[in-house]
Amino acid sequence: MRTSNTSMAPKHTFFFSIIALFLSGLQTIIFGSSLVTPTLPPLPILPLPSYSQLKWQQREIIMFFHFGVNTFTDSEWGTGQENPAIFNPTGLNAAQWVDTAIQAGVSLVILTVKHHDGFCLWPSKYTDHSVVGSPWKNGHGDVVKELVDAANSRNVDVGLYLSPWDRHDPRYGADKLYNEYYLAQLQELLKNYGSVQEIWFDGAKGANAKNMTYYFDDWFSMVKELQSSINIFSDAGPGVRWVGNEQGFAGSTCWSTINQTDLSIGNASIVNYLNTGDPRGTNWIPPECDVSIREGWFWHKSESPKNLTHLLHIYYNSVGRNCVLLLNVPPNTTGLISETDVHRLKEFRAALDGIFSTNLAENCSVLASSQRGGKGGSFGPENVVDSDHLWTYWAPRDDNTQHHWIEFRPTSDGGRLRFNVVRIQEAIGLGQRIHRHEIYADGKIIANGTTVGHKKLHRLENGVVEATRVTIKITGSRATPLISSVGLHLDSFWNPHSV
Ligand code: FUL
Repeated sequence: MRTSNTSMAPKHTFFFSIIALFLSGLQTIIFGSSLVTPTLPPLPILPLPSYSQLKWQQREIIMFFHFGVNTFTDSEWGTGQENPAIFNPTGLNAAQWVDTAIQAGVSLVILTVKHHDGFCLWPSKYTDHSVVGSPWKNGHGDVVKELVDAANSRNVDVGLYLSPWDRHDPRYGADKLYNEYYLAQLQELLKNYGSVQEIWFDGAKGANAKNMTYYFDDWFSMVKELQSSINIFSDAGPGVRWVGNEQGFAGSTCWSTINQTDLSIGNASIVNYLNTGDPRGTNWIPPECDVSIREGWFWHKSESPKNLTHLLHIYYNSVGRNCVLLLNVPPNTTGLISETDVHRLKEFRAALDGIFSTNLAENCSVLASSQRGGKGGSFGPENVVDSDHLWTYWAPRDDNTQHHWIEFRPTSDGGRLRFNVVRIQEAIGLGQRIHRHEIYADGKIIANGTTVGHKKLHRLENGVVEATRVTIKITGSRATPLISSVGLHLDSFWNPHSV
């Protein structure tokens, strides 16, 4: 029973007044005599990313390794009839794969532990269609373990691709039996190989494949139970969604938000929706752009890696459009990443470092249309040129109904800015907001766009611009825009006239 003790009230009031007086005194000591309290951060706009999604987004580029019996049969989709004896990568060195990833600036690698042919790269106790039946290490090898060990010792994270479509296993087509088999393998993989940061559920299935209902809800629940920080990839998320094509291109409008109820796995009619996302979406499921460095996903002697120009084009259209780029680099029949691919990746990394390591905006004074809490607080425009690209940001005042703008002027007398790339980043930890923006050089418009998200890169259509004043205007936003970083860069590989 609740009782009220009114007779105690005056005593309590006196006690609380003393505490309040003490606290305000303390505040005066800490923040000066004018009783200034720090400006509070703005409210988020839902939906928000999870901690694991934020971590994934900041990786920007991750790497895929397609490897299996197809590597030895020169094919893309195995039939399921392959003899495990053909799998014999005599020089396999997973450390070389991981070192290649590190040199490319990658911190997460994903291996196809079972592709559509059903051949397992680890000694699964639920099938004999695996490395156990191969001459590699006399049937005692385990590619998953080799990769995990190499990655762990180098501080690189691991992801796994386990194909739902299985052309080998006779249980495929029998709903209950195959789902049991698939779940058994998921448990083997997620219990025995340490921490797994991403799992890939591929929606692909051949036109004449048997009917099969996958128990996705059971699979996803089991995955989350076994690996708390994992991101689940599929056409429909729930952690990461497919971008809708295999060219590595996101939509020029690209929201991390989408309505999960409108998504389903293996549904060709939603590719455009996946490509752009949805500003009214109630789920945060950002897109991942999967593309291969070569034409095929698996290694083929006749193929060679895409040239640097092509890789940069992919980067601008994926990472530069609010996505993570999942770049496939297939190990060859020896069990190594080919030297040509290693070399191309080094060029790619060097090019990205060359373009983005210098930010001309850092040597500018930064002005803005308004600032949350007024000058001197923690939400000033100077935050867009510091090294934190997530949690320090420029926030205009909420009550400012005009267009918001931020402007850069070189600090050196007579200084001119020479650039052909503009980078804008939103503080996505508080939601994705911007849906329209424009960029001006000395008052003349040089680019415009829609969404920004984690990172928007404008490679200027007319090439290099010289200016003494660069202004970014936010002309449409779901809520007060919050900008965490801006860059003005010179890309010496960009020649708009050669495209
Ligand atoms: C597709 C598969 O059919 C390809 O073989 C490849 O694995 C690609 C990443 O996904 O759906």
